[in-house]
Amino acid sequence: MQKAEVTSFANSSHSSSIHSVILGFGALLLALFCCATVTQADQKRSATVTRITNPSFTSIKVASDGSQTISPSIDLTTAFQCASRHDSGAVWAVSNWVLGNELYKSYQDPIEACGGAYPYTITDVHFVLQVATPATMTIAVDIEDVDLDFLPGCPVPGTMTYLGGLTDVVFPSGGLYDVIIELDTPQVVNAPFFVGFFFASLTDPAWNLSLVTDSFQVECASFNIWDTAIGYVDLGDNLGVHQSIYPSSDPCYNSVTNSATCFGFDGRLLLYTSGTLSESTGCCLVAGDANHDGKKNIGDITFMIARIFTGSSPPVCNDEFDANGDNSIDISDITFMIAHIFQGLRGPVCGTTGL
Ligand SMILES: [Ca+2]
Ligand SMILES: [Ca+2]
Repeated sequence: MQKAEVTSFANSSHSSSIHSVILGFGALLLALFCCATVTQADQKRSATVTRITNPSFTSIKVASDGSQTISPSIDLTTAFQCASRHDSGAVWAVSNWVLGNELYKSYQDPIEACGGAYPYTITDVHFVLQVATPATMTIAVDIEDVDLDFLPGCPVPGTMTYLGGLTDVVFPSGGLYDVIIELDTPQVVNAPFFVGFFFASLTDPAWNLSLVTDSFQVECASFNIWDTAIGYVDLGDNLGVHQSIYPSSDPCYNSVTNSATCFGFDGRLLLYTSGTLSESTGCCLVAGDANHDGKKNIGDITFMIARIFTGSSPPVCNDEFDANGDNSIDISDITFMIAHIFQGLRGPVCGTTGL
């Protein structure tokens, strides 16, 4: 990928790599990939990344009956009980990457994102996209369970549990859009899952349809598949950690790292779900909210440090302080919150002692 603009938010010196995961998936989905060729991989190498300054969103909501509503950005905190997003906002636009006839996946853990308790009822899928001109894409959304066995420690998409019907998304003009697709039937889950977004048609280069990411490279969070022979590409794997099965004949193949080096993204896709969680149990309303002010931020880290190291006042709710959810309050909760707040790693969960 080529950078059109690099700021301090991006680590431009990292070595990009991918890991690819061949996974079994339904014949139905397989049939949708009519035209995937290695040519797409060649084209994706010319993708460019540009900084999004002052992002301003318009929402496109496509209801289950196919009707479409355009509105100024929806306040997700009131429109949906849980917007299960793990990203930290729109930072980069990745252009010339989306070609069509391809699928994107994002790991979802609504308990981490929102607190509360299962079951989680998924009502909508969100994908933040940018276009330069009016555009129309035919898409479908899907839900998979999580395969934790293929790569230990790295959740990857598993068995498909829901595939919505094809629908059109009409972008009325150039801009940054929060595309919201209502599921045909709300889906109830009791564990983390993957949400998928399938571009069933081809893009027109004139649209400059761009993906949008934040600036935190997190592995095993965002995947793309455009070629069933390559399998899923981890868009956040810039570290060469995982062995790649990308063909050694490919120009992207790196024989030193045994991985491919052309496809690393600077952050996570803004692809997520919204829906409703069961009400929280016990006192924990906001996981990680150690000082119980209703917000999850650096103030909670300050509170935790004061409590652990100086014996200052105890938390109102132990289960909010217990950010890593292991039912004890100790320094590991501070470490967990620092990783979350400053590095964008996984969000806190509510402890389950009910105290
Ligand atoms: Ca707080
Ligand atoms: Ca803990």
